[in-house]
Amino acid sequence: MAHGRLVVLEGPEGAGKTTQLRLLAERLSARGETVIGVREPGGTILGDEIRTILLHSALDIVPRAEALLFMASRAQLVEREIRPALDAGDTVLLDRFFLATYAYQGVGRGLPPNDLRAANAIATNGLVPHLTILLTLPAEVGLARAAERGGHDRMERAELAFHERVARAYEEFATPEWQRAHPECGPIVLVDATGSEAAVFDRVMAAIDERWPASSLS
Ligand code: Z5A
Repeated sequence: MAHGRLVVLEGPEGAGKTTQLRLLAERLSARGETVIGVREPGGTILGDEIRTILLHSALDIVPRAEALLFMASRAQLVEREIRPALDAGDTVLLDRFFLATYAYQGVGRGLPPNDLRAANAIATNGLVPHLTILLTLPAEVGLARAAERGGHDRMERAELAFHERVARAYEEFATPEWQRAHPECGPIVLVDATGSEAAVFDRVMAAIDERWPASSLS
């Protein structure tokens, strides 16, 4: 059976994950790859329903329920979309995965990381990304970009201190010590997300081509 690649785009709010995912999908498709792009939460009918509850409802959702809802969306996405695509040899580009849970529900909401790790293992059934591109930029730059884009969902409406904890968490995830302690996340490469979209994309492609020399992708 053929095996595709799972590439995750991660980073704090406004880092440009969605923008870079779109550019990457276009470039890899132009190289002849079959590419699917999905996001968390979402990517399936069930996941989209969960996304509406998590981001666009006014429901009272306690942190443990929030974490498990993200996990339910992840389990459905992995089994129904990601695994089949990888088995077919496709490239899957995923907007957020493990790191978001560790940042938002772990550091942000204060849930124990080992509980999240165990829940993640159930949700992913052991799937490890082939590469995570962690977009890094100063928190204020990301928040300014997100503010300019407008719209405030349930997560974005959380208090400033929550977002500051999340931003610091992503800084910690960038360290080799954290990455060594979290092998379930797979290899993580840092990409500077400051500058124009085109400049960031050049860095993203450089990271992809370093991990998979261009000849093996085309
Ligand atoms: N969440 C969680 O809590 N736990 C989990 O396990 C998971 C997720 C998986 C999903 O929100 C929320 O769920 C998220 C984490 C939480 N909550 N928060 N807060 P989402 O899917 O709606 O969006 P997001 O993941 O938070 O992404 P984002 O903040 O919307 O931004 P982004 O995807 O990184 O950036 P973008 O959309 O590509 O760009 C943002 C704006 O900046 C836009 O106007 C762009 O045109 C602009 N942009 C992009 N790149 C540049 C550059 N280079 N220069 C200038 N401007 C730029």
